[in-house]
Amino acid sequence: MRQHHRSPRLFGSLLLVAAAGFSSVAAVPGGDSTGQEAAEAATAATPTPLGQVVPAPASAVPGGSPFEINSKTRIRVDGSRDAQKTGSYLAGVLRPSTGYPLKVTDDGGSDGIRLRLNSKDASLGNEGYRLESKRGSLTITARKSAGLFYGVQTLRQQLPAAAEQKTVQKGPWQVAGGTIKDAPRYGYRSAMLDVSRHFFSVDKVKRYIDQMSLYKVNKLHMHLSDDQGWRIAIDSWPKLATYGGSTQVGGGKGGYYTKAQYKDIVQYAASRQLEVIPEIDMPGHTNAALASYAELNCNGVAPPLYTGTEVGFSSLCVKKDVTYDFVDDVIREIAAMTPGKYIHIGGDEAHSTSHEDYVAFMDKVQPLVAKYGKTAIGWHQLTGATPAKGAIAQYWGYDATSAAEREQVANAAKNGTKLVLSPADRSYLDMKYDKDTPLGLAWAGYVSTQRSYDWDPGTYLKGAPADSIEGVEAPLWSETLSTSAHIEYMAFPRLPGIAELGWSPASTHDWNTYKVRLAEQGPRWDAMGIGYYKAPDVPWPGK
Ligand code: TNX
Repeated sequence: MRQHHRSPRLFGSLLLVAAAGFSSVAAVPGGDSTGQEAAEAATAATPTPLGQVVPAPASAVPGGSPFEINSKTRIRVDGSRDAQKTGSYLAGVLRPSTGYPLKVTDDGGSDGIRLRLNSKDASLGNEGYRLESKRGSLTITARKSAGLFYGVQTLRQQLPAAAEQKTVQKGPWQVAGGTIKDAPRYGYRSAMLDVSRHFFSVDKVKRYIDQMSLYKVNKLHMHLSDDQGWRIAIDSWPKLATYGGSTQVGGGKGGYYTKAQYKDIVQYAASRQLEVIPEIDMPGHTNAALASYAELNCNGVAPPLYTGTEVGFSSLCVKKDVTYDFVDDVIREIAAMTPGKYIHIGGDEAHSTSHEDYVAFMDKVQPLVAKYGKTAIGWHQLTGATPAKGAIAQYWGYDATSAAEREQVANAAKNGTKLVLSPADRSYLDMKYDKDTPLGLAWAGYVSTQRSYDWDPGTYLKGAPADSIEGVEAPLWSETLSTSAHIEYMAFPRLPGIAELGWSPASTHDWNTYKVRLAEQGPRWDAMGIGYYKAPDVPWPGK
């Protein structure tokens, strides 16, 4: 898909041509409106310029007449189950706002919205799609279901924001004419939710999954255990959840996912093309486990549950055999609920584990991940031990991270360890935007919307080969966050920027054009009920 990159300037002028062309063909409802009403209707009816979406597509060539959804429009799917499902999903989004029946059918026909999995274009890969919009039909083709789903996300953003409302709105429902061809820069585009510091119910997790999937995020990393809470039922060690999960930061009642609930999250994520990456943080960040089972402690004494926010005081007992029985059981049970490839084993801030013990621990635990058929991911401290072949290190350093530490990570990358980048002063969604942000932390500094977007994963970590970068993640730590409103205020508008860094070609990277596309998401979030932060560096419509 690289051959479709074009310069942002060319892209911009194509969009202008598109916008100018369409205002003249915009439908004017009724016959006898005044000139001013007609002008307003024409403005309202001007479709979003083709390609004016987040993340920016690899290529968009506007041209021709717009496509319009009307009361007779069908969603025509090919015979495949994946296309059926994606068609029903799209109908579910558009029926409430348009009020149209939008029947999903596989009875052939070349008009309406067409979802097809028959693309022969190998350059689309597993996640790419082609969207062709013209008078009478809008066709999305892909090779795999993820591509169809992403094409549908693009289609949503090409429609007026009112399409996202839950009650019937006035059209017209036009999509600018032309062709988008799109595929991601990176295959690893992740968002993390810390459900340990504060517990989030299944419904809240699903709500966030829906939101991240709007921006083609394809991994949900769940931070399932930490000092303050163990959030997943493990049959062979039941007190982890029932006792270790019984509180949270500040002393609330906490909670945990039963296996059925966890599987429900995994399945829901899969329906939005997200792979769940479970994290059990070890050997540090383990007070909830240590409190649940005395034998996991070197001194055999269980500490009390912990509801504060300090880090670095807990460690599994590296020298005891029972520790590895415990880790084996936990990884086995979690692997059995994980269709995805990865298990995250944490490994950060093990300040009360000696270096020697840390290395020994990782040498024993990484093979357990492999034993259950999974690939290990660790926070980048793993590069200070011996990363297993194929393991991924997740870099969470920031501007103040020492040159030596960066070099250690870059050297591991040169030696074949792949990297996921989540620099704390760029992609940590729990960092305050500025000094007035009521939620969040500031240990890595303030992270404005522009700052979180304005970096290049390909060149960010000096010395790390570009092809060692698997992708990016936006972590959301929850020491200060306990509701969906909190999540949304911190994630929006920054999460879409990290998603764009993961998806869009580097050639589209430009804050000045990005902020305009981002601003257009505001009315969509309003329609969806997402309570975002009206960041002052973004030109929100009507501001
Ligand atoms: C650092 S990032 C941590 C977390 C905290 C977070 C708060 C990482 C691997 N460790 O334990 O929650 O900062 O921003």
